[in-house]
Amino acid sequence: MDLAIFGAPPRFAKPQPVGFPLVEPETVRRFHRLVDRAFLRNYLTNDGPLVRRLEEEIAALHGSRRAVFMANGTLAQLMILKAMGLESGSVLVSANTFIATAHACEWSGLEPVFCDIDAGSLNLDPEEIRRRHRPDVRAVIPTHVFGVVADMRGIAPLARERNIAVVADAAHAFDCDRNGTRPGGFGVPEFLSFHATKFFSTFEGGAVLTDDAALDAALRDLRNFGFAGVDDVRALGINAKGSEAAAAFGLASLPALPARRERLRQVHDLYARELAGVPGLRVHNLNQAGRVNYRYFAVFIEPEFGVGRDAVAAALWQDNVLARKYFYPGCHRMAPYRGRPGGGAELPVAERALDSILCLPTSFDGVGWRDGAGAVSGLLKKMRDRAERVASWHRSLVP
Ligand code: T4K
Repeated sequence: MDLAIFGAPPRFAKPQPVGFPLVEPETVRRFHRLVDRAFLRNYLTNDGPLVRRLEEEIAALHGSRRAVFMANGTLAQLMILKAMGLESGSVLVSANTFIATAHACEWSGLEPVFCDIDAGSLNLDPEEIRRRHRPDVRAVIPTHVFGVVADMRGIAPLARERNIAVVADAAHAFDCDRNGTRPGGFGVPEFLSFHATKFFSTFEGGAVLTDDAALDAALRDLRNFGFAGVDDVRALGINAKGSEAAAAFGLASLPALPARRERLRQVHDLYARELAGVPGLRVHNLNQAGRVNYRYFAVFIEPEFGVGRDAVAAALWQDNVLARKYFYPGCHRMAPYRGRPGGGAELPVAERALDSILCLPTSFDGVGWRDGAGAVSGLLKKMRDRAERVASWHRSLVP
């Protein structure tokens, strides 16, 4: 079958998003049972028993002393910054992260200073801490992009020497590690995201992992309007609580995680096998420093492919493959940061990656994973074979 852009019917009948939620039938059954019991208790939110149980499970899974469940990862980050008193000055953040990482800093009154990345891991380059440091820098927030845990042991001494805090964005890194150390195990607070598209989800949700009892207590107050007792408000808190229904979905998902990870690993390996040797198409290596959950599969479309990344993405969409360019164009090229001093030209490695990366679906709607990943690989190979025609189709779209 030809490509949809040349008149063939779309390769997939239904759209295949990169983030099609991972939900097994048994997970749904367990979820219903847990929610039924929550209704019987008639206790639906505000630090309920399911939230408490989920927190214990998540902490244990990551080898962290404590986990604090939050309404989403963005609020988890905001609450850490608030609890640590990081509310003025600037913060070193990777240019290659989801915009939420930068936005949470800006909301907190911290100006993000965007850092370049390491070309292999796609994570914040620790050397940037030396290069970008200025007197008002209060913290550095590396992101574990696509689950590859950042070089926390390289970052820590550089931050310590400069007396700046480290907080890590572990939104992608549920159940991942770096040489055996998981998020939460590096002695700094880290936050997870449990958004519907993630490896582990609570519809919306997130958590802070920390070993610090004082930080844990402060976060619990902050997520509940600052209440420390029934009539006792001690801080400028907010509503960042997660509900019992969200926690129920998390608890229901936990038993499915080993098989889920194994299936995603197989998807990864199938893609890697199928796409190996396609000229101009480079698979992002996830197996570099430790365990990953394989939720994201990324490739780089390089000049030798013969068609630009944007054309490849646009053509895939016509075949109902909703590939995404995470995190194009990069935080520094998006509002409200675009045009601020210290943008574009100084982030060459990040920009090269952002301009060539493409994430492919790792879960499929109505199609088995073997057929799904095989078909997507087939489409990419066809594009490479018909590179000139695909490029000319894409040129014809531009007025
Ligand atoms: N730091 C990092 C590094 C992050 O990646 C994120 C979130 C955060 C911090 C913040 O954490 P949260 O506050 O979100 O907990 C999505 C997610 O909304 C976002 O959570 C995630 N990162 C980011 C990487 O991806 P979009 O705008 O790309 O999502 P969207 O709605 O386009 O969904 C992706 C695809 O999945 C779509 O084609 C539709 C499909 N989909 C989506 C949902 C929600 C489904 O099929 N079913 C669904 O239920 O941001």
